[in-house]
Amino acid sequence: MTTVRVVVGGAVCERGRLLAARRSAPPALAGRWELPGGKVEDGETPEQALVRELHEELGVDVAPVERIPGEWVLRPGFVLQVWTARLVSGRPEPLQDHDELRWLRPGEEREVDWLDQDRPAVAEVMRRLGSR
Ligand code: 9L3
Ligand code: MG
Repeated sequence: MTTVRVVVGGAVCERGRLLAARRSAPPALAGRWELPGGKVEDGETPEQALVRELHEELGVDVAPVERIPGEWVLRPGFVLQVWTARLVSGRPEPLQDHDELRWLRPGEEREVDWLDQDRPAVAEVMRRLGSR
Protein backbone atom coordinates (compact mmCIF):
# COMPACT_ATOMS: atom_id res chain seq x y z
CA MET A 1 0.00 0.00 0.00
CA THR A 2 1.27 3.44 -0.82
CA THR A 3 0.76 6.28 1.58
CA VAL A 4 0.13 9.67 0.10
CA ARG A 5 1.37 12.56 2.21
CA VAL A 6 -0.96 15.52 2.39
CA VAL A 7 0.21 19.13 2.25
CA VAL A 8 -2.43 21.60 3.44
CA GLY A 9 -2.80 25.10 2.07
CA GLY A 10 -4.86 27.76 3.80
CA ALA A 11 -7.10 30.12 1.86
CA VAL A 12 -7.37 32.81 4.52
CA CYS A 13 -10.10 35.25 3.58
CA GLU A 14 -10.99 38.54 5.18
CA ARG A 15 -13.17 41.38 3.95
CA GLY A 16 -13.46 39.91 0.48
CA ARG A 17 -9.74 39.38 0.03
CA LEU A 18 -7.50 36.32 -0.08
CA LEU A 19 -4.12 36.14 1.61
CA ALA A 20 -1.25 35.23 -0.73
CA ALA A 21 2.28 34.49 0.47
CA ARG A 22 5.52 34.67 -1.55
CA ARG A 23 7.93 31.84 -0.82
CA SER A 24 11.51 32.63 0.08
CA ALA A 25 12.59 28.96 0.20
CA PRO A 26 13.61 26.52 -1.11
CA PRO A 27 15.50 28.23 -3.95
CA ALA A 28 13.50 26.38 -6.62
CA LEU A 29 10.25 27.86 -5.29
CA ALA A 30 11.50 31.26 -4.10
CA GLY A 31 9.50 34.11 -5.61
CA ARG A 32 6.45 31.98 -6.34
CA TRP A 33 3.21 32.67 -4.47
CA GLU A 34 1.18 30.15 -2.53
CA LEU A 35 -1.58 29.52 -0.08
CA PRO A 36 0.52 29.21 3.08
CA GLY A 37 0.68 25.85 4.83
CA GLY A 38 2.73 22.68 4.84
CA LYS A 39 2.90 18.96 5.44
CA VAL A 40 0.47 17.15 7.70
CA GLU A 41 2.52 15.37 10.37
CA ASP A 42 1.82 11.91 11.76
CA GLY A 43 -1.05 12.00 14.22
CA GLU A 44 -2.42 15.31 12.94
CA THR A 45 -5.60 15.99 11.04
CA PRO A 46 -5.20 18.29 8.04
CA GLU A 47 -7.11 20.98 9.93
CA GLN A 48 -4.73 20.72 12.90
CA ALA A 49 -1.77 20.93 10.55
CA LEU A 50 -3.22 24.04 8.94
CA VAL A 51 -3.63 25.77 12.29
CA ARG A 52 -0.07 24.80 13.30
CA GLU A 53 1.53 25.80 10.01
CA LEU A 54 -0.13 29.20 9.82
CA HIS A 55 0.86 29.89 13.41
CA GLU A 56 4.49 28.97 12.65
CA GLU A 57 4.70 30.71 9.29
CA LEU A 58 2.57 33.80 9.86
CA GLY A 59 2.13 34.17 13.61
CA VAL A 60 -1.65 34.03 13.44
CA ASP A 61 -4.40 31.85 14.81
CA VAL A 62 -6.86 30.65 12.20
CA ALA A 63 -9.99 28.56 12.20
CA PRO A 64 -10.41 26.20 9.24
CA VAL A 65 -13.82 26.68 7.62
CA GLU A 66 -14.24 24.22 4.76
CA ARG A 67 -12.27 22.19 2.29
CA ILE A 68 -12.11 23.26 -1.33
CA PRO A 69 -13.07 20.15 -3.31
CA GLY A 70 -10.22 18.43 -5.12
CA GLU A 71 -6.58 17.64 -4.51
CA TRP A 72 -3.56 18.41 -6.63
CA VAL A 73 -0.41 16.31 -7.04
CA LEU A 74 2.72 18.18 -5.96
CA ARG A 75 5.15 15.41 -6.81
CA PRO A 76 4.80 11.62 -6.60
CA GLY A 77 3.48 10.75 -3.15
CA PHE A 78 2.45 14.30 -2.17
CA VAL A 79 -0.88 16.00 -2.74
CA LEU A 80 -2.11 19.49 -1.92
CA GLN A 81 -5.47 19.95 -0.21
CA VAL A 82 -6.88 23.38 0.53
CA TRP A 83 -9.12 24.67 3.28
CA THR A 84 -10.65 28.07 3.57
CA ALA A 85 -9.91 29.65 6.93
CA ARG A 86 -10.71 32.76 8.90
CA LEU A 87 -8.39 34.78 11.06
CA VAL A 88 -9.10 34.38 14.75
CA SER A 89 -6.26 36.51 16.10
CA GLY A 90 -3.09 38.23 15.01
CA ARG A 91 -2.00 40.02 11.87
CA PRO A 92 -0.12 37.82 9.40
CA GLU A 93 3.61 38.48 9.10
CA PRO A 94 6.11 36.54 6.97
CA LEU A 95 7.99 34.87 9.84
CA GLN A 96 9.21 31.72 8.10
CA ASP A 97 9.51 30.57 4.47
CA HIS A 98 7.92 33.74 3.02
CA ASP A 99 9.20 37.23 2.31
CA GLU A 100 6.04 39.04 1.24
CA LEU A 101 2.30 38.85 1.84
CA ARG A 102 -0.56 40.37 -0.12
CA TRP A 103 -4.32 40.54 0.34
CA LEU A 104 -5.84 40.05 -3.11
CA ARG A 105 -9.33 40.92 -4.30
CA PRO A 106 -11.00 38.87 -7.04
CA GLY A 107 -9.18 39.67 -10.29
CA GLU A 108 -5.95 40.63 -8.54
CA GLU A 109 -4.83 36.97 -8.30
CA ARG A 110 -3.47 37.40 -11.83
CA GLU A 111 -0.90 39.86 -10.50
CA VAL A 112 1.19 37.21 -8.76
CA ASP A 113 2.97 34.08 -10.00
CA TRP A 114 1.27 31.24 -8.13
CA LEU A 115 2.73 27.79 -7.72
CA ASP A 116 1.06 25.69 -10.41
CA GLN A 117 -0.73 23.35 -8.01
CA ASP A 118 -2.33 26.23 -6.09
CA ARG A 119 -4.01 27.80 -9.11
CA PRO A 120 -7.25 25.75 -9.24
CA ALA A 121 -8.04 26.35 -5.57
CA VAL A 122 -7.16 30.05 -5.85
CA ALA A 123 -9.54 30.34 -8.82
CA GLU A 124 -12.32 28.64 -6.87
CA VAL A 125 -11.83 30.84 -3.80
CA MET A 126 -11.81 33.98 -5.94
CA ARG A 127 -14.95 32.81 -7.72
CA ARG A 128 -16.63 32.46 -4.32
CA LEU A 129 -15.40 35.84 -3.06
CA GLY A 130 -16.48 37.54 -6.26
CA SER A 131 -20.01 36.20 -6.14
CA ARG A 132 -20.79 37.29 -2.61
N1 9L3 B 1 3.32 23.45 -1.61
C1 9L3 B 1 2.56 23.89 -2.64
N2 9L3 B 1 1.52 24.71 -2.44
C2 9L3 B 1 1.23 25.12 -1.18
C3 9L3 B 1 2.03 24.68 -0.09
C4 9L3 B 1 1.72 25.12 1.31
C5 9L3 B 1 3.06 23.83 -0.35
N3 9L3 B 1 0.18 25.95 -0.99
C6 9L3 B 1 4.45 22.56 -1.87
C7 9L3 B 1 5.77 23.26 -1.71
C8 9L3 B 1 6.67 22.21 -1.16
C9 9L3 B 1 5.76 21.23 -0.45
O1 9L3 B 1 4.44 21.51 -0.92
O2 9L3 B 1 7.30 21.54 -2.23
C10 9L3 B 1 5.81 21.29 1.06
O3 9L3 B 1 5.45 22.59 1.50
P1 9L3 B 1 6.21 23.31 2.72
O4 9L3 B 1 6.14 22.38 3.87
O5 9L3 B 1 7.61 23.59 2.25
O6 9L3 B 1 5.41 24.58 2.92
MG1 MG C 1 5.00 25.91 4.38
